[in-house]
Amino acid sequence: MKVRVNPEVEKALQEKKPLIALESTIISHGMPYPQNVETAMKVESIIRAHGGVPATVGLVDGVGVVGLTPEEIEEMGKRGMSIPKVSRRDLPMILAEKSWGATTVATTMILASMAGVEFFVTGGIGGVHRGAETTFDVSADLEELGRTNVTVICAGAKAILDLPKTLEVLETKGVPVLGYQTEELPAFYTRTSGLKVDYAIKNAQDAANIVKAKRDLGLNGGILITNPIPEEYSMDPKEINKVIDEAIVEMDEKGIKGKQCTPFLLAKIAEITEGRSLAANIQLVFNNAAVGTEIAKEYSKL
Ligand code: PSU
Ligand code: MN
Repeated sequence: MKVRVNPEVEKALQEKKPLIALESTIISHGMPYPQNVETAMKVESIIRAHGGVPATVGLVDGVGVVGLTPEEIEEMGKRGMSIPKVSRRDLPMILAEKSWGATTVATTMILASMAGVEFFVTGGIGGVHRGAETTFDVSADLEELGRTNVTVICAGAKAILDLPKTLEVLETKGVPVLGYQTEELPAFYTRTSGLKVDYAIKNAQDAANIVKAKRDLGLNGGILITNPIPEEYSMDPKEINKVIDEAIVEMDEKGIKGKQCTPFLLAKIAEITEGRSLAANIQLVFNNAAVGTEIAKEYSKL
């Protein structure tokens, strides 16, 4: 195998147990230390409590790893932004240099599919950035969803992105966008966006049936399952949108571009909201881990 798989993951693959991939950029670039490591470890324990096997994905000394050890997760979190954020285009250089790397949604999908892991839980995906009509800044996550056979469970995409354009690109790439018990695309910190998903699913079984149908047809590409943040942790849309606008103005003033955008905005939003956005972010990932594992469990019965 081209990737390193830990013994627990190997056993789960053989026994066809529900496996859930997790990304490492959310640890190194998405949250501050030590909350990032605490969250990563808690997410793994939630997956186990629901009867699944977690596999946090990352690059260690130039090797793609599906199932980082707790020590490796700690290292990802501690080194934080000094670890390179690795998307599809960065992979060859990281492998050649034999360095560490944090995997984005795109790269986590690539390594998970190499290991044979179908499901991947995260917070939010990358998408079409606001102003993309001039900057062309469209996350490689969308391209990957169009071609790699992994189902991604997330809380939608943040309003730091242009959500209508993000849905358009997903449609072009042939990615089904499902809403877990909702008709509306959730916007990460909030349950609503004013936009519709392609299909509302009632339960985990519905989701598993759709994944199975796509795989049985041999239709390549991902499936996006969007799961709204629980009501009690959701933020006021007016407030959060104002904060996001403020953070984007500062990003533009500072001339921050490309792969630095998302980490900068996440940190800025957490700063302005005095940690409330971070608390919401952590809770929605926990919720996605529970729902994602239930879906993987249903799928493993099919
Ligand atoms: N959204 C979040 N937290 C994150 C990211 C997105 O709420 O940590 C990360 C993910 O790893 C995602 C990446 O794949 O940012 C997208 O970055 P870019 O737009 O540069 O492709
Ligand atoms: Mn980009």
